[in-house]
Amino acid sequence: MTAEVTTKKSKVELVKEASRYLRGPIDTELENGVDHFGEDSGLVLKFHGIYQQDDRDLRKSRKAQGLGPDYSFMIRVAIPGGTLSADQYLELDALSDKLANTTMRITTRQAIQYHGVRKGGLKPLIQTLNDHLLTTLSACGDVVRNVVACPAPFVNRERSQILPYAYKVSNALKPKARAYYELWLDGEKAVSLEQEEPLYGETYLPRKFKIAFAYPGDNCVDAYTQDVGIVPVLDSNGDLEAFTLIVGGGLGQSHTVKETHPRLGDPMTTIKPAQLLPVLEGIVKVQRDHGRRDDRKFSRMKYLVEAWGIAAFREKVAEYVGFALPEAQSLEWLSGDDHLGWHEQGDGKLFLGLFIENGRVKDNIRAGLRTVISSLRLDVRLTPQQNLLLVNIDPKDKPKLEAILSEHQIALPETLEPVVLQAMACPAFPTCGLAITEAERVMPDVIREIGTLISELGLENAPVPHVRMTGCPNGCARPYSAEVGLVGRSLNSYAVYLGGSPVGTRLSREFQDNVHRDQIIPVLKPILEQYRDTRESNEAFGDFCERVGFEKLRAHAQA
Ligand code: SRM
Ligand code: SF4
Repeated sequence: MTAEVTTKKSKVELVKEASRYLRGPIDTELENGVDHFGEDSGLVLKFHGIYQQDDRDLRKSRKAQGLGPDYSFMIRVAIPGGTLSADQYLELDALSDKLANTTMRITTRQAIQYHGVRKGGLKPLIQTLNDHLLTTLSACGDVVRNVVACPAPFVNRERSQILPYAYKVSNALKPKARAYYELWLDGEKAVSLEQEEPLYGETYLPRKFKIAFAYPGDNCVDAYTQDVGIVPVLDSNGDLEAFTLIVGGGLGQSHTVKETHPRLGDPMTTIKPAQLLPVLEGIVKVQRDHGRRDDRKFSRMKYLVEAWGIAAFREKVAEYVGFALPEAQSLEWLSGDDHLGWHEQGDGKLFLGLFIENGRVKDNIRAGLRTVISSLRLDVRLTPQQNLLLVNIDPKDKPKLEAILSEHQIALPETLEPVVLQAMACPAFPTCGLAITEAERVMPDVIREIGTLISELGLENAPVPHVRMTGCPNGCARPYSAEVGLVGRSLNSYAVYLGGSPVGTRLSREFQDNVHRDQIIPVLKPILEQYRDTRESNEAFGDFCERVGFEKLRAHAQA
């Protein structure tokens, strides 16, 4: 059904084709004195990590005054594995004042986003990033996006072998054509770069493509929700022996097109480390050549994998790479939590995982992080759960560090409610053009109400449910792999999803549609009561909902 071959092309395909490897029509509109780009440029800009947006809070009042949209740009900086040096972090911080809306946002894929950048600020921003070895290239668009990797900075043989692969994969799968350098960096580096795209071709991929490296047993990267989730296999000495690839995940859906749906990937194969790059390239090429290009709602690789089945997909990849691919070894997961709080790294140093509510770095949080990172020269890791790890802390600096955080009212994770620490929300209003209701701006209240409910029910010692909210069904904060997903349906109204596994191996399902924001607590309360009264020892909330079944949960709630 969804993978039929058709020669019809969506509008985006035609724009990509006409763009001359991502140049046009940006090149003719960049310096035309207008505060925004035309629609076609807007589509091509995404490949450069740039989204044209307008302030949705102001739309009505501006219209009433006869004014057009208040245009600005969201810029996404791709940061493989979320790893930043102190200098890079401090430059990112400074840019948020100089050229953006004074905030930064840590994304669910370990990137940094700026909002509110004006057209004239695009070039200086990208140039400064480039001076600090950072790029926005392919942070968005129909290409391999920022490569995610488990951020835990433990220093040991096992871990040290994995991050270099994330960097290698990120470099190998970046677009190669010169447009980015010509447009934003005045041709810098252009001499050494390709004119065309050896891997992607002139129309790039049918859709975005996401890759994440997990650490064995630790699914903090949500490996099953990726186009390709990569899980290292270590031998008994801790040496890297192989990689298992989970293929065909993706979460986006549209409530109006019922055939669209979230999907978890299938373990496809376990391969030798030296085969990783060729096999990833093979998978990308299969999607390039066989993914649908007529209807973007069905262009993600998950629909191809689903239509063919994982065995046939594996065979096709094997044909592309020219060697056989064995079936995947079995996988075991122990946790899916972030790496918050104090930890010993294993080399005498410490790291501290700080909770950053919905990834938004602003005001006191921004000032405190800047002070601590500049005074102690700490490296940083961004996490796939929108948090931030301060790395390589000398134990003797711990009191000073805690004092700076306290001066800036930055709470240590152990002082926050556990359910708050596990929560995520996407940006939604006022920046996201696809939002149909609030997420980031209401989640702080909603999650604290859930926290209060948990205490009132005496559930403080039960496993903490992961709760995630999005302002539309696209799933940017991964609500469908959470134990409780709150998915925007219409203004102030959410579909409540339940039953996801705490380690990301089972999707949540829609429990109740169209729940008004004020009804979220009344809907959750009877279910949490049942959880309190009938859960098995140490059973997670998502596992409980799945075991009991929605019918029984509903019947009890109505009784
Ligand atoms: Fe997303 C589109 C924000 C992770 C699925 N996402 C968008 C846009 C760019 C809206 C747009 O197209 O105009 C949002 C920008 C809002 C803004 O103002 O900043 C947006 N997505 C985000 C971020 C910032 C959410 C966050 O809370 O951090 C995440 C940026 C990640 C990054 O650094 O690359 C983000 N988006 C995700 C994820 C989660 C993940 O990748 O782990 C998903 C679900 C997984 C998946 O891809 O299936 C996700 N975003 C989408 C979709 C639905 C895709 C689909 O297959 O249908 C869209 C809409 C689209 O592509 O058409 C979308
Ligand atoms: Fe926007 Fe929807 Fe993604 Fe939220 S989930 S950022 S509202 S596209």
